[in-house]
Parts: sequence; structure tokens; C-alpha cells
Amino acid sequence: MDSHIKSPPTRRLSTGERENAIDRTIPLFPPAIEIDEHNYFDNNEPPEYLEDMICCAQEFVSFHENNRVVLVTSGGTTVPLENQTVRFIDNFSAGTRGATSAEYFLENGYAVIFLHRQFSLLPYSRHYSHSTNCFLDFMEENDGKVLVDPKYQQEMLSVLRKYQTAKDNNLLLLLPFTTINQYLHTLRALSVALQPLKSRALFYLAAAVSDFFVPLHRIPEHKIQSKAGGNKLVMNLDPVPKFLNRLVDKWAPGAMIISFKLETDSSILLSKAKQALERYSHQLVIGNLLQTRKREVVFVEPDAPVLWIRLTPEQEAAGVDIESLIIPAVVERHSAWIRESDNSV
Ligand code: 9Z3
Repeated sequence: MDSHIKSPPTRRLSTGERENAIDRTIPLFPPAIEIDEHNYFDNNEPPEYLEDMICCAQEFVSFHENNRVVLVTSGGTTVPLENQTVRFIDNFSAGTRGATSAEYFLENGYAVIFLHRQFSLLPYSRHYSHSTNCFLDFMEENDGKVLVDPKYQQEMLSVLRKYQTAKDNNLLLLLPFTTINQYLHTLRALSVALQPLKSRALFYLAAAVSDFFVPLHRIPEHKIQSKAGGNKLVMNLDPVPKFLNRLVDKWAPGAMIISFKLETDSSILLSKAKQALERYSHQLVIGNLLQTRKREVVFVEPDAPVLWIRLTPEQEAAGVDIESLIIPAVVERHSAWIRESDNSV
């Protein structure tokens, strides 16, 4: 018997060649200079909570004045299309890289400022919060009491102990952002708060940061209305200034800075990572492909051959986090950075 269910026709999202959707012949947007920094920060207001965050960060930094402190950024930034935001553009990132890396930094003796997209994964709770199991699936009822299911006891106890050690020793400061504007203002303010630590400050910029945004003066107050007749919504986005060189030269002089480069096309990953290193003159770019980011990354650094860090198939099958390999390699480089800085004074 013929089925009455037909598969829908394959539809293309738009006409035209997909390959031409982005014109890669357009020259790179130049790194930001002082005037770009003024233009951006004077015209896009800071979040109202920023002063409170700065106080928390300053307290945290003075508490750890003799320790190493890493600022881990994590999760994607949003670009609101309306001031009272119903619609926004988002950057992909669950926050796995950032949250997992933060745990390994803590294990390696660092204090961690975790600047993360609100509601993305957090260190330690990530094991239970966004998993395919609901957190209630880790529990059971026993004699009118809620207990952890015995099959999760061992692992949960180990996670809980690490979490409590971090809390009891004031080693983890969680600071959220949602929009690209909140992220940029907070990043700049935190960089300044970290300056007293000099080379003991480490920046590990794993957040997925939007390249485009709508400047404050062009954001409509209310929800954009659709009009009769199926009008298109044409968006006009400005490039987000490339502040990484401002971070390196002005906001965090002396600190070690690591950025991530995300691509989906393996043929351009290395060249883009090298280009980023040359443009911003920082210490390390960690390249990764969206498709393979959980099993391989590449370190691109000045005056050294590129270094691929990969999980073996056995490690992958055993659920080893690639961050357990990345962070010791980063720590080794940070130690060298501190030694070199000490020798040069
Ligand atoms: C990354 O490349 C991160 O590793 C991921 C992590 C976002 C891929 P998940 O959170 O994913 O584990 O799901 N972050 C940097 C992405 C980024 O926006 N980099 C900019 C670029 O590629 C430079 S700042 O141009």
C-alpha cells in the first residue's frame, strides 16, 4: 500500500551559492586602537551592576595577592535586537570548555574568576545540571528521605569534595554576563582589577564572542513588529571592535593571555590561529574545530612548532576530559612566563 506520508521537499534556506555567503576577500577588520576603545565604551553603557562586580573582583584579588589567578571566560555572548529583549543573536557555546577547564585550574592550585554566560555550564555542577539525566534522576527516595542513588555516590562524593574545597577556600568567583556589551565592559574592568598580580594573572578566553553587534543608539526600545505583506527583517550590524590587543597592551600588561580560535573549516584553522597570534602578539592561541573540539585542539605560540593535543581513542572511550591534558600544558607555559617576567625585573 502506498504511504500517504510524503517527505517534505528539500528546501534551501535562500537562493544563491552557499559558498559565497561570506565574502572572504574582504580585508580583516583592524585591531582596535585607543579611539575605538573610547568610542565603544563611551557610547555603549556599562551594566548597572558593574561596580559591585568590580568590588567582588578586587576583594578576591587581594585575598589571592600571592597566588596565581586565572580569569576563565566561558559561554556565548548575545546580541540583543531590542532593548526590551525578545529576540537576540547568540554565539554557540555550552560552556563545557570553560567550566571543565576551571575545574582543572583549581586542581592545579589556581584561584579562578569564572566570567560566564548566565545559565551556561558551571564548574562542578556541570556534572549534573545539563546532562541528559534530570538531576532528580541522581536521587532516590528511601524511608521518606531523599538520598543520592548508590550508583552515583562515589562520583558525586568526589565532585562534592572538590566543590566544597573550592568554596571553603574562596577559590572560585562566579561572575555572569549575557550580552556582548556586558561581557566587554566586565572583561575590561576585571583586567584592571587583576593588574596587581602582574605575571601571576592568566587570561583564558574560551567564551564564544560575537563578531557583530547592534550599537546602543540603533537598538529599538520595543519588540520589532512584523508587518503585513511578509516584509523582510534586514539587520544592520556593526563589527565588534577587536579589543584583544588593548587587553594585551593596556588592560592587562604583564599578564599571560590565551585566546581560543574556533573554526568549522579544518583547512583554515591553523592559518587563522597563526593570524590571531601575529595580530595581537599574545602568548598562545588554542585552535579548535566545532566538530572535534572535545577530542583535539592545537596550540599555536610564538617561536615554537604547533602542538596538537589529542585524546587517544581509549581516553575518549573512558570519558577523559581533553581539558585534563590542556590545563597542565597551559600551567607549564604560565610557570615559564612568570619565571621570565621575574628575571626581567
Ligand atoms: C572556543 O573556541 C571554545 O573552545 C568553544 C567551546 C566555544 C568551541 P563549548 O563551550 O565550546 O565547550 O561548547 N572559544 C572561542 C570562540 C571564539 O569566539 N573565538 C574568537 C574567534 O574564533 C576569538 S575571541 O574568532
